[in-house]
Amino acid sequence: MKNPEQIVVEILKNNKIDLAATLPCDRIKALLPLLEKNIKTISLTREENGVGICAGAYLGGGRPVMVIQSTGLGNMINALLSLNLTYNIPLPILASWRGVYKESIEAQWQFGKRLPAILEAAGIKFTAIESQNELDKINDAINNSFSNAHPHVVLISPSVWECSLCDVPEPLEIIPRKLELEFKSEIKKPEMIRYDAIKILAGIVDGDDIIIANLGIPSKELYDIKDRELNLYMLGSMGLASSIGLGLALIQKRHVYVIDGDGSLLMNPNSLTAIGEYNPGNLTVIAIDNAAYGSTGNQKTATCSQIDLELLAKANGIKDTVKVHTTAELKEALLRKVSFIHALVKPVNVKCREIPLSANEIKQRFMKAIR
Ligand SMILES: Cc1ncc(C[n+]2csc(CCOP(=O)(O)OP(=O)(O)O)c2C)c(N)n1
Repeated sequence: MKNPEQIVVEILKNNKIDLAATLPCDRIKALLPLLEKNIKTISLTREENGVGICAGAYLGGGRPVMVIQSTGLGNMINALLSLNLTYNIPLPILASWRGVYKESIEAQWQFGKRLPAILEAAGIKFTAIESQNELDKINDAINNSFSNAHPHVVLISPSVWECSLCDVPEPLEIIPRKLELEFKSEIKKPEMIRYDAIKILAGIVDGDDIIIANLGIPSKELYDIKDRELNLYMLGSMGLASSIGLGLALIQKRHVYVIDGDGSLLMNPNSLTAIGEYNPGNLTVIAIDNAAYGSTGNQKTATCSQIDLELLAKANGIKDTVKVHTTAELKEALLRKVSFIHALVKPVNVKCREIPLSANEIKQRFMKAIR
């Protein structure tokens, strides 16, 4: 008889799943290495980040899945609603359901027992699996997710894995390594505004390039400067612009430019961790740093006094970085396709009209253009 882990991996392969974004749970410790052997896997540092990466992979033509602990759904809920449910983006999620079946960790109880009601209230489809012979429900959940373009959570009880004879891998060995980082940074008085920076980007992209624009004013400014089908305007899911860009870059050959913001990057620095780790050569993050949450009234962020975003990128393993203060420096860095461009700008918003496209229209034309 097959181990349940093998059955799950076969189901995913039969459903042509080509990317798995994972974060561990003790109950799936035998599933994860088997998955990694069979399907391209991204190890996450926070589940919400996986929602962005998987959305990007789907928009680029992939069929991603997430494999996580059920508690991670608590970290994902805003992204699932403001990204997946808003743009109609599928995402099958296999969640190891903690807190209910033979659960000894008290911290799992409160979320675990309420989880079905939370998903129900959030309008997120789910299926519960209580035993190994119900595993083929995963097929239906994946079909349901991709055919109806929405997330579908499969809550898998720990009882499913109880009789498994799958090997659990030995811990990895730590590889000794050295890091020598010489970093000098000078933040000068900014000369550009965000609009100038976006104008430079819009001027250098060629027809095949992708631009992901952060939510709020950056999206409106890009729409105002140069609307194109391969512009993806974000309307919510703050913090996930660079994650969506990474998912796209991993699945597509085109160059992907992300217009991100200091507030958004500090909300989800995990996006930089994943970029540093998976390091696709076709991704450029332009961190437009106005030292403020510009879109909500220019309240100051931690880059105002404390954090250097270029150093943060380097700390996350992104080697190819640069700081720019002028449009000429920005243009040069963009033409060199530098991975992380820290662009210092004044906190000024240009008044632009609302984008007259629905989320679904933005997605449909983007996906049509990418084919
Ligand atoms: C989870 C969440 N918290 C807060 C907001 C409100 N909000 C929308 S845009 C934004 C500011 C983004 O700032 P930044 O990334 O620095 O970009 P900027 O607008 O300055 O270009 C905030 C706080 C939100 N949409 N989602």
